[in-house]
Order: sequence, then structure tokens, then C-alpha cells
Amino acid sequence: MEKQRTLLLIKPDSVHRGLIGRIINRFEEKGFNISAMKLIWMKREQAEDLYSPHVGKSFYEPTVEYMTSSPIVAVVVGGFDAINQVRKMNGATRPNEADPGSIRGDFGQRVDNNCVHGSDSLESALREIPIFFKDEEILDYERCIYRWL
Ligand code: IDP
Ligand code: MG
Repeated sequence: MEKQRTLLLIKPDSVHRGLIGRIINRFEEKGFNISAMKLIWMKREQAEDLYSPHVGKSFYEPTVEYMTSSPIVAVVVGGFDAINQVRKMNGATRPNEADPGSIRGDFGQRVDNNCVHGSDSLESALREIPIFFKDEEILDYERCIYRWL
């Protein structure tokens, strides 16, 4: 198993509902590193770039509108098998199909307000992270002198 970095977004509905801390907490409890984090109001170009694989689908434009409608938190989560683990912890795309215990399963109801985003593959993570972070904004825990985990 290899260490990976993945993009987690805490979507507008979650920020609005005061769930930032509880969502971050799940990944901290799991032992993942928060390698970068910022509260931003996503620009339209960023949302279009993020969802470019979905251009032409019926939900593309509403999703771009939703993601730019109010602030979000962008996070780089790092750790072993982080890409798949974060997707699992986020839960199925449709919150009504997401398992209880997952973020979408516990906090969401509708697919168009589904709480979080997680990169779906290594290729996606490598494409998505730079939409939000410069290389130097992503911290390397391997450099820490003291290790607690
Ligand atoms: P994912 O976020 O679980 O990777 P994707 O299929 O990549 O799911 O879809 C991207 C986002 O587009 C979803 O998280 C959701 O916000 C939105 N979306 C996907 N399918 C629908 C739909 O059928 N109706 C409305 N919004 C959708
Ligand atoms: Mg996706």
C-alpha cells in the first residue's frame, strides 16, 4: 500500500450547515494528514475545470452553479491508500444510497447537495489538486522531526 494525496472538498451545503469541523475530524481520526487546507469561494473556471469530465451531462451546469454558490473548504488529504479511503469515507454519490457511517450517508439527503468531493483515481487527484493548490502550499509530513503517528 502506498501513501497518496487526494483532493477533498467540503461543499457549500456542508460549510453552510457548520459541518467543517466534523468532516475534517473524521479524516484526522482515521490518521490521515491534512497536507493543505483553505477556505475559498470557488471561481467559475475552477468549478468548470474540476467537473470537465462531466461536460455535456444534465447535471454539469447545476453542479458548477452549486459549487460556486458560496464558500467551500479545499483540503489535500494524505496517507496510505488515501484516494480510495477518502472516497469510501465520503460514501456513494447519492446520499440516499450511501452507507450510514459515511459522510454522505450521515449528513446528506440529495445528490445535488452531497456534502463532499473526493478524487476518484490517482489520475484525477493529480489533475484536481493543482486546480486549488500550488506545490509549495502542500506540506510534507515526512519532513517532521517528531512523529506522533
Ligand atoms: P462523485 O462526486 O461521487 O465523484 P460524480 O458522478 O463524479 O460523483 O458527479 C460529480 C458531482 O455532480 C456529484 O458529486 C454531484 O454533486 C453532482 N451530480 C452527479 N450526478 C448528479 C445527478 O444525477 N443530479 C444532480 N447532481 C449530480
Ligand atoms: Mg467524481
